[in-house]
Amino acid sequence: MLYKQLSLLAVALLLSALVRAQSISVEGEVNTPLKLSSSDIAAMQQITVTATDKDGKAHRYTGVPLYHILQQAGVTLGAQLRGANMTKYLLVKSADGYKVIFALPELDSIFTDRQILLANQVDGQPLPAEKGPFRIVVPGEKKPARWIWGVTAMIIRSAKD
Ligand SMILES: Nc1nc2c(c(=O)[nH]1)N[C@H]1C(S)=C(S)[C@@H](COP(=O)(O)O)O[C@H]1N2
Ligand SMILES: [Mo]
Repeated sequence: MLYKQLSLLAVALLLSALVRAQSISVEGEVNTPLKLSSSDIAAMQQITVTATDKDGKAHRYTGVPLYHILQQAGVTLGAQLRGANMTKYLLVKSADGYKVIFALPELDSIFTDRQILLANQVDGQPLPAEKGPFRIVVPGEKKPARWIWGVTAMIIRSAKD
């Protein structure tokens, strides 16, 4: 029946729109929670770093420094990163359930020159579909276990002893 075919088509279109509209949430102990779409991220300042992948090959990765994203969310960085704020960390989650953490000083330009990226390009091309659309890249890290792909959320928490 035509009606049934049309409604199936409508459902298929809706599902494909939802898949494309995936965004990254920035939440937890932040001043301004964010929901970043791909176009929000594309509008931020991009940088390119050289980093060595699991096969030992150097590649050029392009994306946004995590520092800039956390600044936009009003995370306690810079002069505010002292005292009790020193126990805060960033938890990054993926669609496949994988999770990694970074201590805030690892992400703060006052503490380090290393720029950890939310990358969406490698060697000038979009990341391969199974490793994208956004992947954390940690230059200088000898084992890429924190290079989490399929990033869905970035959450600021405090370690409780
Ligand atoms: N989402 C997600 N990211 C992930 C992983 C994972 O299981 N899920 N594995 C990590 C580990 S342990 C390694 S060593 C690298 C491997 O990256 P590669 O497959 O591009 O070599 O990805 C990291 N990123
Ligand atoms: Mo790994």
